[in-house]
Amino acid sequence: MKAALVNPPLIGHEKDLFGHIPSIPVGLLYVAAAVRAQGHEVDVVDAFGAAHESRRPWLSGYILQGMTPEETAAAIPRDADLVGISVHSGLGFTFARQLMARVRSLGIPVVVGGPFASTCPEAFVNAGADHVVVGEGEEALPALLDTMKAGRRLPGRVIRAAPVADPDSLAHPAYDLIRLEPYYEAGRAHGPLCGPYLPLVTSRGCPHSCAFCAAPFLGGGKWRPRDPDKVADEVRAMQRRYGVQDFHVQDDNCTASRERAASLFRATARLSPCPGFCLCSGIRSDDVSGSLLETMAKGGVRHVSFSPESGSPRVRALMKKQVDVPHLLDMVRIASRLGLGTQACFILGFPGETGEDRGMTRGLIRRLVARGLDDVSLFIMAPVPGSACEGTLGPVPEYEGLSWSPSWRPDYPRLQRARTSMYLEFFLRKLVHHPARFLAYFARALSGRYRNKGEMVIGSLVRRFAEDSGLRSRHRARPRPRPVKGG
Ligand code: B12
Ligand code: SF4
Repeated sequence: MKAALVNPPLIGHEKDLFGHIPSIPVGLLYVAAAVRAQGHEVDVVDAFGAAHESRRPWLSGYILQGMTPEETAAAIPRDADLVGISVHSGLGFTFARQLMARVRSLGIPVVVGGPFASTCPEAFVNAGADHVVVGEGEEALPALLDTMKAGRRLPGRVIRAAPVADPDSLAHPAYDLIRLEPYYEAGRAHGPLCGPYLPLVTSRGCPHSCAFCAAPFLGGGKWRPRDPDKVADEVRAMQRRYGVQDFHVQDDNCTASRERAASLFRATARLSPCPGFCLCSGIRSDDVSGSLLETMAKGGVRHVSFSPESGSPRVRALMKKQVDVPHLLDMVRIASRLGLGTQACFILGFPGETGEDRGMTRGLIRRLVARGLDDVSLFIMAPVPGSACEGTLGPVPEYEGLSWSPSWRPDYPRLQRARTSMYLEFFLRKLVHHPARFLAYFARALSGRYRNKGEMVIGSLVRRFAEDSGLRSRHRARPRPRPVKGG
């Protein structure tokens, strides 16, 4: 059987500075590798990579970067027996609906999967999907293809996949099925962009249950760590095959166990050359210690993102997020002293948050900057399906509105003003406390060798302005991966 798997284009709110981040579709490529390992044929249609230089208005107030549904449908091999579409967030809903209609008119059945589709499968069934896989697709999709091949009775429309028991048993993501260059040329990524990189997933799931997050639902509430030596083997294989030395760790919770994190980064410290790791999906400061941070730095970690989410203990309790603030301040100070890039993420507008609570968040950011924090990210709460917050802010006008810039919220203008003033104060305080670092931050933003998302946003804005005003060509070459000899 032949499956064509679609990675959608990048869709973001036109006003969202952090939303337009292309990402190598590691989840879809895990599924592609599993389909191939089961003996089926697989093609990946990368609707971002195939047209990443094309940015067009999408719906009202969004931008689509890559191929439209019509162009994507035209790129699907006509001999495919099944088309699979990955939907990461609500931003991809209308794209998927329109693509499904076109694919079905070709007589090819469609299966949808991915984090967003998993949290509201009925919406995709109603939109025309033949099947929706809820959860991890590495076992479910090959099984569906086997069933089709054998002509057996197909499962129901919603296929609930049990979490993969042993993530080490999976084939490595099939990066060979897409062109990686568009992701490097885009100049934006989930983590610091110092050259060619690959995503890395060292564990699945998360044992916590923060109210705004769908990860506990998606991972089945169970944390499944990989064997540190197997992760190191994967990194070595990727270094050799793709010549990549930077890895963006995309786990929900990479440091859920201090012991496992220590063995993981002791294993990577033995690799030569020692790769760089960026823990860009956020870790809990309570999960790390000074000595673990040292081990991590020796094992190649260059950047850590902490997620205190709010400066107000009352709001953190509502969020079900425990944070020992003195410990967080200490971890930022130590990470900074070890030369690690640091970021802290906060959520504004959690249901029940008051102006006074936001003042406490502002206060915590000040204290973090004084300890050497490099970067801050401020998101506005969206009640995503699959999280405990789903439905708490009343009806959402469209699934696309479920990003961290939910402009449909009646209090959005107020929250947006608070967000802008917090960013400005962050920069001002950085200038006062760390003038040399402040200048380096802007120098890196302009040079395109970003060490954090703030630099990336500033750099992208300057680049876009230069391109729009004709001061810079849109097609300038960026660093490309070079295979290392002997791989
Ligand atoms: C890393 C990450 C990002 C990165 C990289 C995204 C990427 N494309 O890889 C960045 C920073 C860019 C990002 C952005 C956003 N993200 Co995000 N992200 C994550 C995170 C932490 C991990 C995703 C990951 O790599 N997992 C590891 C891989 C192996 O798993 P996977 O991708 O889920 O794939 C598996 C299954 O989904 C399935 N599968 C996937 N595709 C397919 C296709 C088929 C056909 C099948 C059968 C199965 C299948 O099988 C895969 C292998 O097991 C998740 C949390 C989570 N647990 O999902 C949030 C998460 C998915 N993100 C979320 C959100 C809201 C966003 C944003 C909207 C936030 C924003 N900025 O406004 C944007 C949207 C970007 C966009 N334009 O779509 C939410 C979605 C919740 C929801 N119900 O909608 C999550 C769940 C976090 C949360 N808060 O709850 N994100
Ligand atoms: S926010 Fe982080 S710690 Fe909390 S449930 Fe989600 S992945 Fe786990």
